Amino acid sequence: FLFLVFVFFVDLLSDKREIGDKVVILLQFKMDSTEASMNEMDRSGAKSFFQTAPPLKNGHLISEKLKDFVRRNSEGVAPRGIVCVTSGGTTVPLEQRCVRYIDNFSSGHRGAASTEYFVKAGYAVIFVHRRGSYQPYCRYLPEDSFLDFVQLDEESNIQVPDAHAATVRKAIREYHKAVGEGLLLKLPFTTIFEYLQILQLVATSINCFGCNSMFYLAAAVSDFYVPWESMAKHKIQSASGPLDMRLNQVPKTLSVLRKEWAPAAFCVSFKLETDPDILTQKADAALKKYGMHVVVANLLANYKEEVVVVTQNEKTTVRRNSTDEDLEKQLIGLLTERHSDYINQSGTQSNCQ
Ligand code: 9Z3
Repeated sequence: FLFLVFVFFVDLLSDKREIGDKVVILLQFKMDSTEASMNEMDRSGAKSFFQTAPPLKNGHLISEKLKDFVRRNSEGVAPRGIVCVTSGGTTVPLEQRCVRYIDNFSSGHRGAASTEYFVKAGYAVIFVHRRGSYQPYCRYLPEDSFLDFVQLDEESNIQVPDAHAATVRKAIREYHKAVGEGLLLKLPFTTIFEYLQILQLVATSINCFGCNSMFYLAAAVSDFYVPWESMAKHKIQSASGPLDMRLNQVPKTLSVLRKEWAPAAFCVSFKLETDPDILTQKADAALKKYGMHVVVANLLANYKEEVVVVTQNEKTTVRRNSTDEDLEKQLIGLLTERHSDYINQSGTQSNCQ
């Protein structure tokens, strides 16, 4: 009925209108309503996910830390840009007292490296990371034991061998500078339940920065999960034979983030694929579907060497110059430029108390 009223109204406005115009208008109208109902589905899916998720154990402490961080970075005449970097893979527990879980591919190296370049560019960074994944300023630590970097002298004083001294000195200096200037807040997660609740807390806490805030969503987030109430309480027993398990779809919180949690923020998400033939097409779809400002598309086979930065108007390939250089150096350079353009175009101001 609404369709007919709409077409009739358009007809009244212009009697010269061709049949093609009508079809375009109808299609547009249908697309808008499909998008609206999809957003509604995302919103209600997210609502029931949060209602049934086990509450964060330290939610109150995280909120306090975020409050302090926001206050510290919004003082002064010109508040700095603030970015939430997500990093590492989320797990999906199969049992409430978890012995087994499904994991997502991500070492956290991209997020850790990117955090360093964002801090260098003057951003305050909230680093939401998987426990045990790579950390900014000590990206070499998880693989090479910390003990390889230190030795004892004759008086049992701890020393760093000459071969590593310069690297360790630089890491200590830069890390303490970032923390000392209040530019780095680290928040760990393990499960998909923790990740999405922390992301919501961060988003609503930095919403007051308006267009000066950015989300850089490099974490590998589970697409499927077992809802808490239907999850086995105790360890699943193998004596009962093969395991049949139904996984629910994780709600698409990207559109909720864009529309509700932090509507003025500049949002960058990542698209990881293994098939090169569908990569940019999937990135384009994510850009439209979730209203992202940028989608960084990468292939599992060469994600350390090359990414494609996809926006509404451009597709820019970023390659690392040499094996000694991080690809993230160029990537963050490009993204901070796009963020500045966005700030200049958008009129919203920071409004943190
Ligand atoms: C990425 O694509 C990251 O670039 C990597 C980084 C996970 C490949 P590492 O941490 O790797 O340096 O080892 N992140 C997003 C992955 C993802 O799950 N994206 C979802 C998708 O592609 C959207 S949220 O559908």
